[in-house]
Amino acid sequence: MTRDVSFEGSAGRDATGQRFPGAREDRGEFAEAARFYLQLEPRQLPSRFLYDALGSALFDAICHLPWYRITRAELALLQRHAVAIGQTFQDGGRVVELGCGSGEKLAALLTHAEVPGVHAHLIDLSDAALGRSVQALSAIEALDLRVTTHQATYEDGLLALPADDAHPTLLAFLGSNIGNFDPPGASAFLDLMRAAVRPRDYLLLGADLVKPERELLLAYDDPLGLTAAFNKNLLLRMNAELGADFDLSRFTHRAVWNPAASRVEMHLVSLAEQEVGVADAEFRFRLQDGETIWTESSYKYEPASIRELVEPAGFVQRNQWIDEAARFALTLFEAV
Ligand code: AVI
Repeated sequence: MTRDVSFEGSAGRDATGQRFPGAREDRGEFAEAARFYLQLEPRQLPSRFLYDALGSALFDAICHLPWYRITRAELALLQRHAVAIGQTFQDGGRVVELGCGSGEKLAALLTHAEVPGVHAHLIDLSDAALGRSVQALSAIEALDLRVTTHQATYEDGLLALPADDAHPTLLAFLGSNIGNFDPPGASAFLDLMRAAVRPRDYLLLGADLVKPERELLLAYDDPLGLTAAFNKNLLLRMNAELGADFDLSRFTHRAVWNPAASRVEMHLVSLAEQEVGVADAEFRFRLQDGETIWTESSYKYEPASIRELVEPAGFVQRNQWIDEAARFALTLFEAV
């Protein structure tokens, strides 16, 4: 295995990869996002700020919970259908994964597809995630794999992908990360992905499906309290990084299924009327008792609605594999 490392910038985008008004970089960017989004009605924070080191560790733990089935269902589908998926990057093709996490899924796909000479491009904001993914992929020695990492937002990573006219490309966007975009954001992001590939390249999309409300709420408000910790860590992070003075004992986690919008929402609910300051963002605000800060949306789909969402961007659906028990879909599209 060979490894190339390239770094690209990451400034000024929210959870959906979009710029927010007045974005700057790093901590300044977080402060400006906090100031902008916490003053919207309803108050909110972009979900991408959930993923500092502790938030990422909590999310990894969530993926092991019996009630959160996305990760295991997707891994099983990737293993089961790896040979069919592998047809798309045969002949020394490349696989581009957006948001590689631990690299476990790509490693499973490549191991079971058994396609030699693949060039894997990993795009992730987290250097730790890139490092773990490289390690996971280095275990596959037989396949003469080449790995290039791009520490970047999805958008910057896609824009920086070198053109490759000679080899087929499979773009993998897994884990139902698409579900953290609102519908216009998802469409805009699909346009961006389509612009990064050529006709006859492929997109592999993992997306969680609508299921009974009880199951959805257990997945996003688990009895062990990991998702609550994952959500409340955002307040801890603002205290540590932005000089905020959130009293964590005066907030609780709430997950809500919004059937009209087909999304699970995560909120932080204020347990009292209180005033909070965010020093580095130079503002204070009052929360009413029961008022919420909306921290994440996780859209859920029907098998047909995935096709309806993706095809207008310039793809046609070629295959769809569904785990009926977990209600999760892996859908393969060809760029046209
Ligand atoms: C990363 N993303 C797809 C997860 C989801 O299901 O929306 C994040 C998550 N939020 C709460 N639990 C997991």
